[in-house]
Amino acid sequence: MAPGILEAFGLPAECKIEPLTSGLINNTWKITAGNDRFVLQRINHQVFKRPFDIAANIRMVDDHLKEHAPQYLFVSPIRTRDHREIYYNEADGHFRLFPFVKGSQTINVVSTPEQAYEAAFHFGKFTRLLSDFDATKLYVAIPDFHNLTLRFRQFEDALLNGNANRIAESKLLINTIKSQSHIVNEFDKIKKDADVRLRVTHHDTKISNVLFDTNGKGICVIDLDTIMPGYFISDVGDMLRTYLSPANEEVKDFTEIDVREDFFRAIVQGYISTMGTALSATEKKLIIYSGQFLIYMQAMRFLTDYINNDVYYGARYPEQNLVRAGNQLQLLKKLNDKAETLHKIVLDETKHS
Ligand code: GN1
Ligand code: MG
Repeated sequence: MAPGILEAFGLPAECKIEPLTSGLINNTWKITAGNDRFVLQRINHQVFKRPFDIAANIRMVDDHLKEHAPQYLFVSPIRTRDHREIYYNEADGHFRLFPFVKGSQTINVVSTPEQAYEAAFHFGKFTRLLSDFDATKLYVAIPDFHNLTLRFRQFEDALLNGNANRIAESKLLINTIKSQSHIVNEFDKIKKDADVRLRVTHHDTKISNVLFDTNGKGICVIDLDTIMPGYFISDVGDMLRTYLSPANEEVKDFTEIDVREDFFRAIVQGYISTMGTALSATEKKLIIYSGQFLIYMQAMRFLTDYINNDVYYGARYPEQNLVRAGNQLQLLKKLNDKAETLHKIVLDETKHS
């Protein structure tokens, strides 16, 4: 890391710097300066075209929470010595520094339903605490990020203009995606439905974005770059996508992919415990759909990227994005196969809310 960055935040040059490598998009480091610990992040400027909008979003949310929920732990960035939320230089890019929350840890794999419950509780609580904040005041950090209609168009566009060899190789997966375009039609209806509200949603609810204490209780949510106006299906959907299966999106042996019913119940319970009275009846009926929506979209994004020569996600081996897409379509199949059982769980868990 270039010198000057730590200094800009008032940190000594002799800090210990360790990379934290879980995300695909931003670069993150753990910084230790004596007894103090921090998290430093470089914002991926290709993906987040307007880093200062993100900083403004975090500030707006922070101000609202400080006023209306002062007990809530919200991890906001530490400013530079000249009071900026982001340090920028042309050669190195945009950096932010966060305090490291004492006694907190992150996990990368959901191994118990309790962890799924805790995460769902905290993502729900976050949206709930901001329910009287006008979500449309937020900047749209990534335009059309979870706009499935547009993602489908980008997929179709890749089929017209992408790498012809890769298209031929992806035939089966392409057809699987095309055959389920009713998921896109449903989304088009949701966008017009007044009973599905635009809310402050997180848009990246994977488990490593929740801080846990040493007793396994959730503390708060982190990684607030994709906070935007959105639908709850984005947050619940990405939890279903990333917590239900014991095998994650990188797994090549698709027989390991499964939908764990007890984890499904835990996600619904956790989310409903904080959001149950806020969600409309129409929204509650969309819980299973939210999983279909997000898994389908992610499969499409991986396949689109494969066809476009991995320009977005990159690849550590040539077929990685093709494998990821196939993996996600298998997960979608498992979810669809279990829809009836899951539906009963939803009814059971929402009947008193
Ligand atoms: C990206 O960088 P990371 O892992 O937090 C992506 C998500 C995808 C995820 C798939 C800004 O998230 O939407 O679900 O990869 N974030 C962006 O692993 O594109
Ligand atoms: Mg992220």
